[in-house]
Amino acid sequence: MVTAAVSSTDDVRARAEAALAGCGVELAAFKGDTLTARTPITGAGLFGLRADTPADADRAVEAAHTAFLTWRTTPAPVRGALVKRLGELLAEHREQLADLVTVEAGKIRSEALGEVQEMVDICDFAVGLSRQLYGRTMPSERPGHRLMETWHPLGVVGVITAFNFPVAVWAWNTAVALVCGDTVVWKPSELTPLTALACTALLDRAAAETGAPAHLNQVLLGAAEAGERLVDSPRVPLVSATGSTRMGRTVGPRVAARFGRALLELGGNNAAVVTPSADLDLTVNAAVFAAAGTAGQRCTTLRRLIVHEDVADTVVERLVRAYGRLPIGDPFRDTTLVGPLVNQASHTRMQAALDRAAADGGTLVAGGERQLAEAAPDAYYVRPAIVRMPAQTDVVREETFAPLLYVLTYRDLDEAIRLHNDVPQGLSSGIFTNDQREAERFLAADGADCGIVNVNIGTSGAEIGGAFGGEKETGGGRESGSDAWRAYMRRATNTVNYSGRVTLAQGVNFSR
Ligand code: UN1
Repeated sequence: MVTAAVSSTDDVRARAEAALAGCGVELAAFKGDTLTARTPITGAGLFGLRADTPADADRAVEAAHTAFLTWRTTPAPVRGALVKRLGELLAEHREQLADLVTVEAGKIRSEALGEVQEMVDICDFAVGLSRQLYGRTMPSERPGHRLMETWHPLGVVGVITAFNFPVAVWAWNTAVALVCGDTVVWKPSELTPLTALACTALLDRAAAETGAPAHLNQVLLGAAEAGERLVDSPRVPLVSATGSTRMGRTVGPRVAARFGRALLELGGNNAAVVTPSADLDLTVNAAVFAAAGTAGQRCTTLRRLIVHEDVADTVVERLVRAYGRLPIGDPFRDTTLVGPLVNQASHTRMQAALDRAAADGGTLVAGGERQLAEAAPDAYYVRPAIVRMPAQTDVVREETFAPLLYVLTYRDLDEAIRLHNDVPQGLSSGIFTNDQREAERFLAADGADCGIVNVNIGTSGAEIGGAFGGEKETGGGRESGSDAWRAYMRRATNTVNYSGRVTLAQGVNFSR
């Protein structure tokens, strides 16, 4: 199913203009000719913008550092008041923000609204957190001594985000960083500058209304050069970067070389195991969203389905049927479920992966073809693909950021878990089963090796309350909920002596 036409570039531009104005962005101030804001809906350029230079990046870091010097001593619950206001403003402007997410990332309406909701949710979480930045107290081994730890603000946090979650990932980092007493310099993907301007305008407004210092959040538009200053600046103690493993390989060592901290959320190659006891209706429903939703462009997208051989044919047949009914097209249309790929390069990579999979003996059982090429020749709509693979070859072990699901079969659960873990990435995973022993085996220490391990749920669509991130080449970082906030603060261990005497630890005697 393909929805007939695609919005015109003029319509998309008009929607973007209205949304930006509604969020308080004065677009004229950002106009220029060194960066083009585009839309994957038609593939056309919308506005010429001015890219920030490395010198702009240095100025932004300095301004954010100056703001930090005031912000770090502002009481945390007062910092929470800023984030509370930000959450209100994001909720008030949810339609406009969702429009911008659809314009720039090509997300369907419901997912774009969901992404904005994710920002509102993390603001709520961070407001609560602003009264819960707990340190521990421990019993001291010395009489008349108190041992405790306190958490202090860290400094300027460099936030580097990807096109596919252009606002939620910024909010995970920024809402938490702000209540922790940090300030932020944000380098959004060069594919999504408009959403970044809208979020920044709303945060600036929240800061002005709540009396927070100016320049708490700075945004750097453009290509990698400006972002690289964040990676190298000693004024930026934490760099939180979301993107490809290739990007992480550069950022991680460079930040480490200056003893900074890097919080990395890189590639995933997420798999789900389907056992013979699985509820197949539930499995197919969940797998279709996880694999084809967001046109396969989530870090958490389901890329491998490892199905028991007894149910493999049935599962594949049902998936193929469900894929055949997926409406593909303009993400602004209410009925569309699969929007465009972000750009031509993404389409080229998907086609190359399909070719390699075929050369490895894979059988394409659904999709793969380009759609709507006549209505939108510069846009890249594709039918989500399913390929049955005889083995987990190199192409399957790589992340292809597109709607391409590989199906592998297994005989016993140990083999399934081996296949599951035999990839370099370790973000998200799931098992579909009604057998508690199988579920527990998957969740156990020698089960799935990912940062996110689900039962009877697809790999994508995590809630903000948990810590988000993964192992191995995914980078090891954790963002969002639970105790991820600790990465945004520095810990001090304090020992206080109220005894009036010197007593040395470990029983050391140094008396003269
Ligand atoms: C990402 O793709 O970078 O779990 C983030 C999910 C979303 C976040 C994805 N809540 O799919």
